[in-house]
Amino acid sequence: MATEQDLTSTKPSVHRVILLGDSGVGKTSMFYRIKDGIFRDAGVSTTQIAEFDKHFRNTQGEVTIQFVDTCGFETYHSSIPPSLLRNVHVVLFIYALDDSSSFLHLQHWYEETFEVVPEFLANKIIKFMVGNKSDLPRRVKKDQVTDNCSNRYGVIEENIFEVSAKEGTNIDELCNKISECFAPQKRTPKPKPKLPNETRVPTCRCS
Ligand SMILES: Nc1nc2c(ncn2[C@@H]2O[C@H](COP(=O)(O)OP(=O)(O)OP(=O)(O)O)[C@@H](O)[C@H]2O)c(=O)[nH]1
Ligand SMILES: [Mg+2]
Repeated sequence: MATEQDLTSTKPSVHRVILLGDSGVGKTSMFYRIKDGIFRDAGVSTTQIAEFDKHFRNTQGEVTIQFVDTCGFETYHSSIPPSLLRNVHVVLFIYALDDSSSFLHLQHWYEETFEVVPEFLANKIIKFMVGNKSDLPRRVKKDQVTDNCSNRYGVIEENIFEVSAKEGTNIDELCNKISECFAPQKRTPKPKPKLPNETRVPTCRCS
């Protein structure tokens, strides 16, 4: 018999989260902060896409999130290869709080993303706006972020974050919020095998 645990237990399903933004905003630093909980100064621009899976327990159960760091091709003038955005569930649009131009360039990343992904997927993508380097003096004003994010990019207020990959500020909060976007996949209980002694004997209605 399927136990209550069988019915409610969850099988982790992988949700793809991609980090996009100008070179130097700290995508790789965020990636390693999330992955290993440390600040690893990459020193050089990323040249290869990297990804890792991490399990989170949200209020409904366990979810697995795959984080994807993006690299060199994504300089301001190049395009995002469509294959990169295949099966993407969440896009983190990242800018640096001490660099206004990286914030303005979000428009480029936003337009590129929605040009590349097919329409049916575009409606399903969950968007986050993430200002990194909150440990540095800010050059991007808070009102500017809120206005642009909600009016121009349609990002809901609770998906707007300011973090510091260097100090770890707000990184867990961001990850928890991302994990809350996903419901764990419920495992369908296997059909119950029919045992011989459970075979029903038809009741005789003749007598
Ligand atoms: N102060 C501060 N510096 C940071 C932070 N995050 C990253 N940096 C620095 O910013 C620089 C660029 O960081 P990366 O993580 O390499 O940036 P990136 O977006 O991956 O850049 P590309 O790989 O070229 O696309 C490095 O010198 C980092 O040490 C942060 O939160 N605070
Ligand atoms: Mg990088």
